[in-house]
Amino acid sequence: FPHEYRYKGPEGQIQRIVRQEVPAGQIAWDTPYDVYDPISFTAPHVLTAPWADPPIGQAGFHPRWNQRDGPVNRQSHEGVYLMSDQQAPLNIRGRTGLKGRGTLGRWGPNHAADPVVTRWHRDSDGQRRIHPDSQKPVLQFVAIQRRDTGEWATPGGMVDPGELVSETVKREFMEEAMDSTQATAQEKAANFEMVRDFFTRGQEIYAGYVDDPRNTDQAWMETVAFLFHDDTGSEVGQFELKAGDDAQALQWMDISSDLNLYASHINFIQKAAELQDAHW
Ligand code: RP5
Ligand code: MG
Ligand code: MG
Repeated sequence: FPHEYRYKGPEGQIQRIVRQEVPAGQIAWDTPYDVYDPISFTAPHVLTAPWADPPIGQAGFHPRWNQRDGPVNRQSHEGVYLMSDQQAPLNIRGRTGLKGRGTLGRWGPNHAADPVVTRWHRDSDGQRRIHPDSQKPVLQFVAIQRRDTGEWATPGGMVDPGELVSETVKREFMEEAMDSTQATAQEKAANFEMVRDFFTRGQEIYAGYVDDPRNTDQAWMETVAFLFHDDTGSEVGQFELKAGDDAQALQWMDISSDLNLYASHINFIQKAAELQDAHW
């Protein structure tokens, strides 16, 4: 984890949140770490947000941990998570150096979905570009630049209550890579037709924890990543891709092991390259 992260509040105020350092051997909860006493931080806007959980112990809040809780999935892809003495979920991967929820809304797993949309890098003659080192074709994926950290990432987003992840992945792609939030109802309908067919041919390539900088001891990101490949370059190639919502820029990015991406997104990209025997 980055030792500290800058939290930018709704009024633009900057707060520096400092994590306690956790030595590699002391991450697991069942390894004693006597000096472990991290600060607790939950962003003020999370405490009042309608999309967020209430504080633990608030009257009427009876979450069903490790289960599907009505429209909210409180199950981890990674197994059963433990509870702290304060009856809050404990990060399924161990200590993060920070208590509270930070900027995340849910106690425990915060579920997202990530579309990995790929095509072959083609030169002007239409031929696939072959990388001189590996002699393998170069794959590209739709990368967006996140507004929050400025890093390049897959255009993923949070699963809404009651939403199927297969819907989330399509909706987020349309919001972040096709700027559907700015589109007219008519444009949306036309795009939706195009995208609907393409997005029925997804392959699940990852389901689990994301090493996201927002993770805390009580709240963490998990995702399901799906690969959508346009082999001929005639499907997504037709789309007018445009960064939108929490994406500030977009590009078809050449895939290789040199890439530096947000959180653990490089793992999805590597999987996509391997599955298609592309350059890495
Ligand atoms: C990552 O955060 C996930 O892999 C997904 O890409 C993203 C979801 O959060 P937002 O983009 O909605 O902030 O952990
Ligand atoms: Mg989004
Ligand atoms: Mg997003």
